[in-house]
Amino acid sequence: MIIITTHKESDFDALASLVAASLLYPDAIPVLPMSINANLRAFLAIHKDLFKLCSPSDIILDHVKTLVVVDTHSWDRLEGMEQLKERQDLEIIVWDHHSEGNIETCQKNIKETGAAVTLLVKELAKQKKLITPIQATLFLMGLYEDTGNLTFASTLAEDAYAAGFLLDRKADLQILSTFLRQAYGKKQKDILFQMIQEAQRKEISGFSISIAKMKIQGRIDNLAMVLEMYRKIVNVDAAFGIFKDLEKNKCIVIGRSNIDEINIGLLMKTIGGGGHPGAGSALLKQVNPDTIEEMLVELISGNQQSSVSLSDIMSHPVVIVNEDATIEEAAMMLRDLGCSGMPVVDKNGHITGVISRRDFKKLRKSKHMQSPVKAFMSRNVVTISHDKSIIEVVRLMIKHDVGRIPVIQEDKIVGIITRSDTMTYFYDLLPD
Ligand SMILES: [Mn+2]
Repeated sequence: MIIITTHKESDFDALASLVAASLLYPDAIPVLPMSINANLRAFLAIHKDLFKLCSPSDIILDHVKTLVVVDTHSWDRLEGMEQLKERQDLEIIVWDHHSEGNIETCQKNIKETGAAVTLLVKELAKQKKLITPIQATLFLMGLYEDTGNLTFASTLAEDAYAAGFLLDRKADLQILSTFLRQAYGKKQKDILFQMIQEAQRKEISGFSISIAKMKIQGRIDNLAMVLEMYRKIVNVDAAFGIFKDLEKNKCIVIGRSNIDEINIGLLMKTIGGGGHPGAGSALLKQVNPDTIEEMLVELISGNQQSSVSLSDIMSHPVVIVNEDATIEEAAMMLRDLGCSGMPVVDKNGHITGVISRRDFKKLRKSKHMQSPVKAFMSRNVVTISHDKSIIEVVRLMIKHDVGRIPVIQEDKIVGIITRSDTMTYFYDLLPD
C-alpha cells in the first residue's frame, strides 16, 4: 500500500500538495491529518467528496510499503505516523519546500520555492497529467496562500510560472478568493488583544511609531495581518512587532508602514530581512528584543549607519562646473555626460547650486548662452553629509522631489547619489 500525507495544522498548500501528489501516484491513498486550519475546514465542508481523503486512523500502518510526504519532511509534523518512523523497509518519497526536516530518504524533491505545490505542479506539467479546473483552483489557492499572492520574499519565478500554468488550466479566481480569506483565529486574536493592552506610541523624527514586543510559543500564522490590524487600531504611521519565539530562541520582526517616508523594506533589509515599502519582516537569531527595538528607533531617526554606507553606493568622481563657466560650456558638458544636471561650485570648491536642463528653459535670448552658470542655476541645493544613511537619502529624495543629491564631506563634494544608485542598493545589485 502507498499512502500520501502532509503536515498537521494543514493549510491550503498542504492539501493542494496532497491532491497533486495523488495525481502523480494514482495508486496511493491520500491521508489528511485530523488537525487542519479554519480556512481549509470551510473549504472541505463543501469540497470533501471530490478528493476521497482518508484519516490517519483509517490506515493500517503495517500494510504501508511506501510513504509519500508533502509540504514537510519532519516526523513530528506528521499525524498518526509515529509507528512508521522505526520501519527499516519503508520506502519514503518527499516533496517539500522547507529547508529543515528529519525524514531521511534518498527520494527527496526539496527546493525552497514559495509553495510546496509549485514543485508538484511542475512535475504534473512535465508528465503532461490532466488537471481539472477544480484541482487547478485548489493548487492555485495553496500557491497563493503560501506566497501571499506571489508577494512574499520567498516567492521564486517558478511559483509564478506554476500560477500561470494553473490559470491556463482554468483555475477559478472567484472561488479562490471566497475561501482564501486570511484566517483570524483565537491565537491571532489573543496576540492582538495583548498587543493593544500594552500598546505604546512614540514620536520619532515627527512620525508616530509603535513597537510591540511579544513572546510567542512556536509558529503562529498570519502575524503580518495581526500587525496590520494593530497598526490601524493604534493609528500610527508605522507599527512594528518583535515576536520572540521562546521555543526557538529567535525573533520575528514584522513592520507595517502607511507612509512613504518610512520604507519598511529598506529598514528590514538593513537588519537582514526584506520586504517592500509598506510591509516587511526579518528573522533574527539570538538577539534580545530590546536591542532590536533600539535598532529600529535608530534607523527611523536616521542616525544609524546602515551596513552599506553612502560611499559604497554613490557615484564618483562627480563632474562639477564652476559657477563662472558659461551656460554654453555647461550645456556641452551635460550633453557629453548624457545626464540631466550637475553641481555648481565656487572657486574654493564649495557647492553653490545645481544646473540642470530644466534651468535652460529660463533662457530667452541666444546671448544668454554666454552668461555665467550662476545666473541661471538653482540655488536651493539639497545635499547630504557623507556619514548619513541610505534611508536618509531616500527620505530627502522623496521630500524634495529630487533625483540626485551631492554627498558632502568637509564642505567638498565627494560624490553624488542618484535615484538609480538607491535602486541598485534596494534591489541588491551591489557589485561584490
Ligand atoms: Mn507550504
